[in-house]
Amino acid sequence: MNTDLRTLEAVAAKGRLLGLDMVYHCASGHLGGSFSAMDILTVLYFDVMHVDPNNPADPNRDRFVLSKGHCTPALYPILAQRGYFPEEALDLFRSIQGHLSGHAEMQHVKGVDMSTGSLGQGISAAVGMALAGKMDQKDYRVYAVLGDGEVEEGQVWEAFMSAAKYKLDNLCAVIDVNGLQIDGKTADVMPTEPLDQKLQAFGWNVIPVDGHDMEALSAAFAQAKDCKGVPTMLLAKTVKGKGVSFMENQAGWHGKAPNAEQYEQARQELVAALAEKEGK
Ligand SMILES: Cc1ncc(C[n+]2csc(CCOP(=O)(O)OP(=O)(O)O)c2C)c(N)n1
Ligand SMILES: [Mg+2]
Repeated sequence: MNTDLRTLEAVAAKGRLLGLDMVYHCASGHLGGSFSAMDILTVLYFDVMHVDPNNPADPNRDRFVLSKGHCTPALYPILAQRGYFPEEALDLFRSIQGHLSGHAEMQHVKGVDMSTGSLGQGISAAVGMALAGKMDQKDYRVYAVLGDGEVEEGQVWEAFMSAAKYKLDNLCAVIDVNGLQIDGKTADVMPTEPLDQKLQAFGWNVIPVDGHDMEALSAAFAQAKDCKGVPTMLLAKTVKGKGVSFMENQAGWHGKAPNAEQYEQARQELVAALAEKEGK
């Protein structure tokens, strides 16, 4: 691990608080999947990826694609904390006055490598970036985060096949396995398991990991980097809505803004978590 665990935990805790404020203030957005992915994005941006916020278009940078593009209340707070833009910009999330649209957008937001939101397309773009890296003989790595509901979309399996065919060992994807999608359990809407066996059959190196254990995530990303000749998939077991008691494991919190009372309760819980991580 390059960054100490406490620092990472504080970044993720603050990320959840910033995400909550963003969604509450514009009364719209996706907290459930953002909170399940917050620890994964924290480890990527603060421990794993070689990126420079002062040179966001560096051709040699590692790339990141948020294939589950609705989870900007995770991505934008992480980009802001990493230094791509000021935290105050988050106040204009989903506002016509600002640039931070509800789904990830690469034209105006520094640090976003691909516009996403239409599920299934992000991983395909990530495969293209990794293939381009191979063709250009570049050393950069490409990371992508998908949802477990997203993998119900057929296009992702075409992307998975292509990644194996082209031996894209510079690609490491993560499926945020929170068990829920927009309106229920993935197991009920369209069962996807066993994901490990399916991905292995598609030619991928598969690493199961606890998506909230940042040391384990860091080790899994390092293992992925060492794996040659095939792409790697982290199957990250997570809790949708992680960090807010009444949002955890509730499909109803997929894409709903809290009311004033719910906001206060969520805020109290997240402020307490942040204070604990910051040692206050
Ligand atoms: C192609 C496409 N179909 C449908 C949607 C609507 N949609 C947005 S989020 C979502 C559920 C995604 O579930 P999952 O990938 O598990 O995300 P998470 O649980 O991490 O929020 C759906 C169906 C979409 N954005 N794109
Ligand atoms: Mg899900």
